[in-house]
Amino acid sequence: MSEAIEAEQSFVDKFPDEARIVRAALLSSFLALALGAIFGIIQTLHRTGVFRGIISSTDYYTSLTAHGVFLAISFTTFFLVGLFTWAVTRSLDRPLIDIRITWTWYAIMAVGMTMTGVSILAGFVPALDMSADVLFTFYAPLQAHPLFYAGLAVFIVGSWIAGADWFRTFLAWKRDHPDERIPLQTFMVLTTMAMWYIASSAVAASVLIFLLPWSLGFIDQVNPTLTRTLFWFFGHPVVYFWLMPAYLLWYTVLPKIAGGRLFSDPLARVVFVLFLLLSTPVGIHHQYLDPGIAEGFKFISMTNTMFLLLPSLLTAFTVVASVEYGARQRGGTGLLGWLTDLPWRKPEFTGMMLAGLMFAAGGFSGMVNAGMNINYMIHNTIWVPGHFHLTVGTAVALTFMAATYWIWPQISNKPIFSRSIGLFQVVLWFIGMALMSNAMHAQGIMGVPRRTAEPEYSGFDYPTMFGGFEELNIQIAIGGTLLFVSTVLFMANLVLTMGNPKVSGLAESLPPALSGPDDAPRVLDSLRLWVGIALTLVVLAYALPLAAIIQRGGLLGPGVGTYPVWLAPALDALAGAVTPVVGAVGEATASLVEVGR
Ligand code: HEM
Ligand SMILES: [Cu+2]
Repeated sequence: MSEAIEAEQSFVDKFPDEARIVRAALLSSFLALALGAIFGIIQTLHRTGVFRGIISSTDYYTSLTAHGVFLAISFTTFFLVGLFTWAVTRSLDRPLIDIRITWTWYAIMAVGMTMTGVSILAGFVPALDMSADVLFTFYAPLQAHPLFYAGLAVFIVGSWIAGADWFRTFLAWKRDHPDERIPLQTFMVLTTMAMWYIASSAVAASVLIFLLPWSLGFIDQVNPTLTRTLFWFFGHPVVYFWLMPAYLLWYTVLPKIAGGRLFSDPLARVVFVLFLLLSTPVGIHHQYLDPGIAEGFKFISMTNTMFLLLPSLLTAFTVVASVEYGARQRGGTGLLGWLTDLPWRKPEFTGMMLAGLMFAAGGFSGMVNAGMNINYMIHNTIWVPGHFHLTVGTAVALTFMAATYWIWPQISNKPIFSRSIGLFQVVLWFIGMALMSNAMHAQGIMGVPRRTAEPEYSGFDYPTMFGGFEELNIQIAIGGTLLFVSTVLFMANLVLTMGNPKVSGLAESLPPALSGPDDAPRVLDSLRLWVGIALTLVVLAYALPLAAIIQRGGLLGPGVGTYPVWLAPALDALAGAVTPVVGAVGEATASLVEVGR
């Protein structure tokens, strides 16, 4: 594709049908963001005791479920499908195979999320006798109305069809370009989706085989350890499902905004392959405190987790190097002097840079979560939300908002209403989150629990570590309020942008990397190989723990016959077959288990 053509035509000029679906997906995402932010401010003011007049403490879980599901599942995934549709179409420079299929998966996802959302919000209306106060982790023994699980299943199926849509479009491209390297953005989409298929299969199984039949009353109980393990099988890689679209933007769009080029295309590919390989076999690190899982398995999971540092550090290096290159192209000099030659007035640039900075901080607190022994200090305290508001709540959310200032004009031909408000908004998010998240970490070290409407437990004093409990509460409340205001400004700016008249000349092209794909070995593009290795690692990490959990606790909890009955011999056979296959690794694991005991 020639640069000249792209410079004239914006994305929406070239691909009007795809642009429409990208806009629909992003708007669904921002609707979820707005709803989530409303519950965010409600629960912030509630749990800090600043204002408890909006909901009663008994409704706290309804609010928290709405906040978690709308933000961590709906906002992130809808943005992802919009961004990936843009990225695949743009980087392959061809329309999707059949736009009716594209609208179909979008509609399926929207219907699924509406079902889930209605079941959660119904919890506020006592007359409806419907509730889904199970939090975004939705594991037993908390039980939701069947509509909640059914909606989630429908939503996930929609995302699978979306992935298939992009894979088919890629295969069609491949037939026309048999010898070309996969364009980088498409490579990123495909590896992310391969990981998503592996990860989401476990949660789909958990919902369809256990949780939905249980909430419908077909079965009396489930094995809570099993459903928790299946959730976290999905629950760790899902954080990469949130992060990889942000990475796509940092690698392919941020260098361009900084006035430079991506430093290394091969390194970016290596990072995405590493995420595909390493993000699933680590989920047990969320279960360090679960009884019923041997310590040895937890130790293996911790070790695998530490390997995940590698792609994160590679990313930090590559992105900073690309931005520095951009600054030097703009005349920047000196060891750090180049930092002043960056386009800090652009909301898309400053937003993404601040998001990356917060991600580094989140990485440090994540190391504490990941260490088996220090995890005991902060497990289930407000430290944990403090951590993930830096990662998904800022590295991802702020990158998405910042990227919108860059991408929206190209998918609509409408200039942003006010770029100054945009700049103010992203900086406000950063300040708000710095306050809220830092105070959450500090309270967590004092032992203040998460997921608690009134954590002050009247009559109980938290030992003072840094600031007092009340002082930290004020910081959380101020930070949360700034975040809410920032979200309102973002939404208002976007709505006003949509009212702007259409103009031309908003097209942006993406320059090629300094070190291009041809510098990378071809094997990097061999998706089959990487998926094969990823699946093997998953089996190695999970076969034995799952077999042990089922053996000890039963498929449906202790004392209950396996259901359906015909599954029992099959499972026994499976457990029998799996053990020899894992062979040597099994031996090693077993000895670790012994050590753990
Ligand atoms: C408007 C800005 C936001 C505010 C004021 C806010 C506030 C909060 C607070 C105070 C909690 C802890 C409640 C508790 O444990 O008792 C929380 C939990 C949570 N937040 Fe946010 N948040 C915001 C934005 C976000 C964003 C952008 C995301 C993700 C994209 C997010 C995802 C979550 C999740 C997943 C939980 C955990 C829910 C649970 O424990 O089940 N939040 N939020
Ligand atoms: Cu994790």
